Amino acid sequence: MPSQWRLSPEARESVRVRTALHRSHEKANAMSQHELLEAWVNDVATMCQPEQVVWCNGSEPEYATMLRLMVQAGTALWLDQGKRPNSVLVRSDPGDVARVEEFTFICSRSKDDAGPTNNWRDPADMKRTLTPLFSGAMKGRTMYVIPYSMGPIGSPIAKIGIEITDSPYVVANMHVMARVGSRVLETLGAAGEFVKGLHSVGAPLEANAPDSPWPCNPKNKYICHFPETREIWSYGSGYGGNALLGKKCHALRIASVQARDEGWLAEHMLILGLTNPEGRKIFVAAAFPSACGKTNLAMMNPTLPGWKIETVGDDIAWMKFGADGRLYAINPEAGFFGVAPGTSLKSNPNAMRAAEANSIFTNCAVTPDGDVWWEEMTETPPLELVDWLRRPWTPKATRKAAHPNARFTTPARQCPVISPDWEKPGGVPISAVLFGGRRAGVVPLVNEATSWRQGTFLGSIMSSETTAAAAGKVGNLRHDPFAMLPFCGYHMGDYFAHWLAVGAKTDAAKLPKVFYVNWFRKDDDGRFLWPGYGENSRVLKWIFERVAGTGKAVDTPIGRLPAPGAIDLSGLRIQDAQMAELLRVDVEGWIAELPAIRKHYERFGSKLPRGLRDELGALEQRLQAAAVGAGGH
Ligand code: GTP
Ligand code: SPV
Ligand code: MN
Repeated sequence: MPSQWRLSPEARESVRVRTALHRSHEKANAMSQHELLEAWVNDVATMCQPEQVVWCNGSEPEYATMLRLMVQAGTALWLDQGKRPNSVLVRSDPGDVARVEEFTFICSRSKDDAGPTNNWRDPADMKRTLTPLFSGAMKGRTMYVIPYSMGPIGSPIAKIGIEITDSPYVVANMHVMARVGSRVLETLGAAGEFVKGLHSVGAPLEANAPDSPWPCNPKNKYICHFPETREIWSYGSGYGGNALLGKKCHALRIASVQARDEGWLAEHMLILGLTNPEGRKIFVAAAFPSACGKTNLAMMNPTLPGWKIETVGDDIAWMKFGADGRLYAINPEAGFFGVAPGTSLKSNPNAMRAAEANSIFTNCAVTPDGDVWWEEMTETPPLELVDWLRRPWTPKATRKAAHPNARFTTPARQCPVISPDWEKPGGVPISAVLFGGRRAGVVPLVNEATSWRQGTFLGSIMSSETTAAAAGKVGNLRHDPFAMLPFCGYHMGDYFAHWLAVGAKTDAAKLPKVFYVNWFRKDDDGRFLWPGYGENSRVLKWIFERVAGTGKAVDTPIGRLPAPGAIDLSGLRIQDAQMAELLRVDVEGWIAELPAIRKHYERFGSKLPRGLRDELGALEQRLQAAAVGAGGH
């Protein structure tokens, strides 16, 4: 009998898996002719001392292997194959459930380059802190090398990164969220540029010691960016944006610096196609902070008959000028890492259908028959569940069954309304840019900027209530300019200036129109005034008409608001008073905010562009004039 058969079934599986991985390693390796890449991988392996090194080829068997490894380790469990084919549920450590902004650093050489909104450390100092932590960090683990492309492979806007990680969860998620594997190495060739991403969960395994189902380091978490050398070092967390380095670390923090240097935009924005009943289509990009409605808007089913929405992306947009002087956007990602709670067949049927198979669910609850559940997924919760903390749960429980930042990882191509243009190498032309956040008061349903400069101003003064997407208190109102507060890799004042500079690069008529929206206005009893979700199509219709030049607007001190009757409310039951409140210019409320805006601006010191200071002054004057006018009646 071959000796292999004396192994336990688990060990046999493990050997089979490793052999398959080694084969894929050889295959991928044969194509890597990049000496600098090989040297870096060797250096990292020497430092981290993994048991073995595996180059990921991006194949389906490799993905299947990662899921099997996670199931064997107790990290994941298979969901019912009839209900959720090829899908798993993963429960993380309760101390590792969201991005950690407190431990996120921009390590530029000069502190001034990181600016007042980022944590800064000197790059050499930070490497001195991190090197001992990474030394031996991968003992007993496999070190995976993941070549990935942010953006369709070969797109002139796409960029390549290599993530080194010791987490099979990261490998599996990267398979869905980016284009990974041998094809990327081929494109990289012998001398291509790439972003170096190093990630470890920070939990070395001593010989014969048992592993935990979600290894991480509760004491030390560092999410570090070295913008000048295009490097990321992430230690201690295995969750979401902390660990899937292609997403926030590369596609936003590092890419925003590249975009500044090269004259383009890397933004925390969804991208959608909007087609009117006559078949005319425009593309819209929208920046809302984390857990403020990007995924929902990106794949919404319009309630207005004849209107159609198609998804290009749900979280990140990279925008460059085309030869025609317009801004073109690509979605650098290939999947959705979407907020689960609140997602239902009613609120977001397209996300529900996209996540029917081939998906990774994280920190959701599990039903007795092997499916996932989360708050509001169904009108009545199942009678019994196992919650995300692996405890029995019934509807009587006062605690939530799923973590508020529970997520689904799902291939974008599975979205029923994915745009036929979503992988177009040159991107899609953007006609409108939306900013928005969670604001219970003051900010109206929709407001159009009169110019790119005023639009930049509105983006720069955005504020929103904090959500469970980041560790910390939920519901705190904070300024979150352009929804980029946690994601801008350089000085926010320079970022504002970059936006103004981008606007000066082309004819004003070719720039997208800018709008500020707010789906989250509440009444005195704390209920949402606006029904939101598919009904947001009514606001998108007005935006479409403004772009087309037919929509009616009125000038107000804060910008252009829909003229009376310009928002199509046909078929919607909403009280006139409610609508009036949603579209009211709250002059006193805005005046009351001015000191906070001025304080927010003061943080940027001399880096605050004069154009924005002028916009603030002009807004103040218009508001005062309106207040005096109103007082005179
Ligand atoms: P990230 O992935 O963290 O960047 O979040 P996101 O901006 O994609 O947010 P998402 O679409 O996942 O929505 C987050 C939460 O907001 C969910 O619980 C939604 O149900 C809720 N939400 C989304 N759109 C609306 C809306 O129009 N109105 C209201 N009231 N809630 C909404
Ligand atoms: C966000 O927080 O904006 C997200 C989730 O999209 S994460 O990938 O964890 O950053
Ligand atoms: Mn996001």
